[in-house]
Amino acid sequence: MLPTMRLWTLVSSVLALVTFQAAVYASRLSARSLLPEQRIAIRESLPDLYEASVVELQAGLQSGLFTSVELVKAYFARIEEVNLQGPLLRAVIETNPSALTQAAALDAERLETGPRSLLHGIPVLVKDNIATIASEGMNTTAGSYSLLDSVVPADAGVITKLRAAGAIILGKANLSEFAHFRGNLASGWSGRGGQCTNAYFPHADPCGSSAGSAVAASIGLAAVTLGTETDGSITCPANQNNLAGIKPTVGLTSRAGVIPISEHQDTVGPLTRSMADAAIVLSIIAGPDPNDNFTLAQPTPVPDYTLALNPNALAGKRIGVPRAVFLNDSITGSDPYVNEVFEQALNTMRALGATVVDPADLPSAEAIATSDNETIVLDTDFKIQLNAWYKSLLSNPSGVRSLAELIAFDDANPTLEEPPRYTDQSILIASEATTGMNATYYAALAYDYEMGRTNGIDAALDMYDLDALVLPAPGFTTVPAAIAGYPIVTIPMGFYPDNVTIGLAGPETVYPAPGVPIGLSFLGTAYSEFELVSYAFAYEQHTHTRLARRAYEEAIPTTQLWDIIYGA
Ligand SMILES: *[C@@H]1O[C@H](CO)[C@@H](O)[C@H](O)[C@H]1NC(C)=O
Ligand SMILES: *[C@@H]1O[C@H](CO)[C@@H](O)[C@H](O)[C@H]1NC(C)=O
Ligand SMILES: *[C@@H]1O[C@H](CO)[C@@H](O)[C@H](O)[C@H]1NC(C)=O
Ligand SMILES: *[C@@H]1O[C@H](CO)[C@@H](O)[C@H](O)[C@H]1NC(C)=O
Ligand SMILES: *[C@@H]1O[C@H](CO)[C@@H](O)[C@H](O)[C@H]1NC(C)=O
Ligand SMILES: *[C@@H]1O[C@H](CO)[C@@H](O)[C@H](O)[C@H]1NC(C)=O
Ligand SMILES: CC(=O)N[C@H]1CO[C@H](CO)[C@@H](O)[C@@H]1O
Repeated sequence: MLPTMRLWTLVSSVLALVTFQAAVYASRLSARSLLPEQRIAIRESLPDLYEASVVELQAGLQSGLFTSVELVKAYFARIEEVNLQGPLLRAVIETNPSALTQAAALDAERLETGPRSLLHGIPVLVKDNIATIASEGMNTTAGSYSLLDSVVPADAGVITKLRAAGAIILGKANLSEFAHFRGNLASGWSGRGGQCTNAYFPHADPCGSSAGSAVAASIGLAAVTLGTETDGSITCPANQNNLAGIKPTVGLTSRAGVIPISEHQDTVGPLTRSMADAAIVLSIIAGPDPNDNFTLAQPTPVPDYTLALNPNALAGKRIGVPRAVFLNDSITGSDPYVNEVFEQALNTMRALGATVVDPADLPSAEAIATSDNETIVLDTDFKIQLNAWYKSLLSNPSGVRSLAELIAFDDANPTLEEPPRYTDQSILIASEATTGMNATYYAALAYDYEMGRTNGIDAALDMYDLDALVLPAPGFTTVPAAIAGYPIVTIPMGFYPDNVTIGLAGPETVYPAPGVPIGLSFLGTAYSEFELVSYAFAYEQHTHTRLARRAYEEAIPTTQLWDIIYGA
């Protein structure tokens, strides 16, 4: 039994509100035979999929107001509307041809034996570097044609946990190819998926590498989504797409079956419209997995992160601001507006009873800004682990069996993998040039742990007696946590103003741009997700920043459950 009793109570309270409509629905009247007031009542009781929470969706499913089959159909229609037509968001690479069958089985099971968890029958979209068994009908490619039609040995560890909880894998999300480890390419671009763009301004940069997961979550193309982060790949897209994002401690969520960059930094986490949804998803995907030995070191049992959803959590807490380097525009390159909204966020936290300790600098701040040891570790790990990935495949029609062959494949297939302006593969080449774990590598890894942990995040927490650190999500914020393997929790903080100077981000993308969101990140020590979630939730509940601005009109899909249930 999954430990989510408190939210089930919430589901029940939502349920009470919809009992009347459920009774109407249960009789399966056609829209024509409904009285006008019944039509209105039903329409209004159906959650708006742009914003719908897991609790609302679960209540609707439990009451029989709609089914998982209808929910999957609605999300498919929404994807269809905006992915390759209209605003051309290119957030989704593939949808799951088995999703409707799975949804029907989960609907039947719900009637028979009840829901398995809060995610029972809930459609989840996952980044395309997270493996799903090929027999289900979807590829696992990290956006690369070198992996098209490859057959993975098994579902990823997090997928196994999602399926056990009754979740439906709705599809695979576009991403920066190989989680931004191919070369100097625009965020959100992959050979297979093309250029994903932000839903808050036409052609805006979605950030990456979990770009498609974030864009999809931001406008309700799925209930919740998963991304992965090695350095910034969950928290940056969360920040830029008006979302809650959790980058868990390395070792909290399994990386088994995730196309790797580095076992020392990779981690899987949720991208959702609310902190409550993120807490629900993390409670389900966290936990030990024998196929990823890093997860065996985590504290047990896995906390019920929904118990962290306390709106007063910031009261009496000491929150530090590591100002040196991380808030210096001339080093981070951030637009000055980012620091402006951050100062307002600090005031909000003070108003919520937190003691803001400012500055609370990381002793390693300067070293982190100038060090290149992270590159040594990642380049070395990637070659070893990507080679192992190719070798683990049961088959791979492209014939690629190693990083060296991947580089050759890209060069040999320029229309697929090196279209004009997307030709670079300098990171692959640098990684291929490494020669394995030697003394330089081990020194770099030790240096990173020291700069990130003992002389970095932990040092600041100890020196200033802090509960957490806080920073704007853009800039260098992700680096100390990346090299430490420590968590970050990100929540919406603001939006670029309409008069912001539009900059270029990639050949087809702009950043910053009017209305593009800006996030706030909480950082802490290893396995402090429970506390970080509570602070982010408190901030979210008192600001509701996400709701202050919507995506641009054309990027908002119009299909709702009503259209699916009564539209035909
Ligand atoms: C992978 O994608 C291709 C092209 O979209 C599709 O034909 C094929 O069925 C997919 N393969 C798997 C294993 O799902
Ligand atoms: C995981 O196992 C590998 C060898 O299989 C070993 O090198 C590594 O140190 C282990 N890591 C942890 C965190 O236990
Ligand atoms: C910001 O960084 C620049 C460049 O390194 C440095 O010259 C300046 O003194 C820093 N500003 C502050 C307030 O530390
Ligand atoms: C990498 O770490 C070493 C210590 O192992 C340190 O001396 C060196 O300055 C770091 N390299 C860079 C480029 O920062
Ligand atoms: C370790 O390997 C790297 C290339 O991967 C090389 O640049 C470095 O010099 C090597 N260090 C030692 C001590 O051999
Ligand atoms: C942009 O607009 C804001 C008000 O929304 C104003 O305070 C600010 O000065 C303007 N900035 C520029 C560069 O015009
Ligand atoms: C689900 C979906 O729309 N997938 C598309 C993603 O983008 C590629 C490239 O444009 C298309 O081939 C897929 O059909």
